[in-house]
Amino acid sequence: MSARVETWQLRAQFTAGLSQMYGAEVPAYHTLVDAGSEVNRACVGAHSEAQRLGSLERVTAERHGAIRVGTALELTQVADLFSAFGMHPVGYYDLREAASPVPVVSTAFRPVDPDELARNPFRVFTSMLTVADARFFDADLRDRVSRFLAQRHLFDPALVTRAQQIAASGGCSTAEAGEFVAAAVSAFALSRDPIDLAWYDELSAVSAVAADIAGVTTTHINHLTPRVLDIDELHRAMTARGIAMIDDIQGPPRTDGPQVLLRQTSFRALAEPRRFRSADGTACDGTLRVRFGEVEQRGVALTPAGRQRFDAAMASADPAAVWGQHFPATDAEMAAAGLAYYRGGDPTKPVVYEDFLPASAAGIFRSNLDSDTPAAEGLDDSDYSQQWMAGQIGHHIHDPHDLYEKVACS
Ligand code: OOG
Ligand code: NI
Repeated sequence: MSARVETWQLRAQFTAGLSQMYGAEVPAYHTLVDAGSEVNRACVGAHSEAQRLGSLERVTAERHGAIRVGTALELTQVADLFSAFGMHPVGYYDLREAASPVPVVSTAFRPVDPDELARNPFRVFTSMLTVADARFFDADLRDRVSRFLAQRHLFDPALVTRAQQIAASGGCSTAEAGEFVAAAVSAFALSRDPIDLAWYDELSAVSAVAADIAGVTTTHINHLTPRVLDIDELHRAMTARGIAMIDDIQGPPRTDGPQVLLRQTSFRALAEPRRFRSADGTACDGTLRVRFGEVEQRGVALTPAGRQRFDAAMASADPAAVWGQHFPATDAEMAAAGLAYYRGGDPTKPVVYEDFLPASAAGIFRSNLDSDTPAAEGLDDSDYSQQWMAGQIGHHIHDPHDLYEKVACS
């Protein structure tokens, strides 16, 4: 009998495979990973407590990806595929409700057990186009988008079936692992198939994200994000290397006290070569700028009470200036006030935030688009919700707070 590869090892191989592919596709990714590793080493060297939110080893290997699909069926296939890697849907994000709305609803696939997160914490923010939302798609366009999406196949059915079997048995043989992981990785490669220019342009007028999702016959990894221990330092390091970052760091401000939740920033990817087909059938070379580079810093997970304070602070025109009115300056006070999760209530053991922030996600989507069109006024009679999504994909969608509560009590 050949040796077995466990779920977490498959997940580590999947992360490494995607990283290799994405690095070949987007060279600036290597610059980002190198700069991030340098920042992390320097941070650990300079601060004795730097690793309290994650070991240098975990943080340096840590990535999140982002993908976008068109239909509930495609999302179901993603859920089945990722289950082989021990990645389960956690949380529900409705980005149509963001200050700058994006026509998608999303979840994040990730390990849910602390042990699994420690072995390999790979997560993928996964968004699905809200074709039924009349504020973005009129009836005629909705029908044509739905027909287009119904005709494409993002995933080989055999790959999805195999993933279900591997998920059920908790791993596979070494002999099989390489082929399975390679097939899963290549499902997210940027396609060289010609893009129908008129169709892509029509969707771009609705939303650049709609065009990226439904203007093409394949999906692709949109970005692959390394984690750093000091994102302000990383922002400076990237700028020094000549890469123009977006101005802002999304999420909470830098604070002297405990860093909370998630901070992110990004840079626009270069235009990438793509093939186009015009209405008269001729093919030509062109470029698209839809992918980007992103980096994150993670802090302590907030309880619902802490999250309320966070929302209040972030509603201010200058969150940094009012931060101290909402949050105490030490982990001990955060723990005593029940604002953040700590293992066994011990303030030296913060529970790291493993999820995403809807406002930051919408900001990240937006900040990297050439242009986008606001949603039309009017009624949304679509019924997207967490329950709807869970029912469609046939997988329980975990509540992040339940998961943090469990870790804090363990
Ligand atoms: C997803 C944007 C959200 C994040 O880190 O908040 C995201 C996308 O661009 O598809 O990845
Ligand atoms: Ni991201």
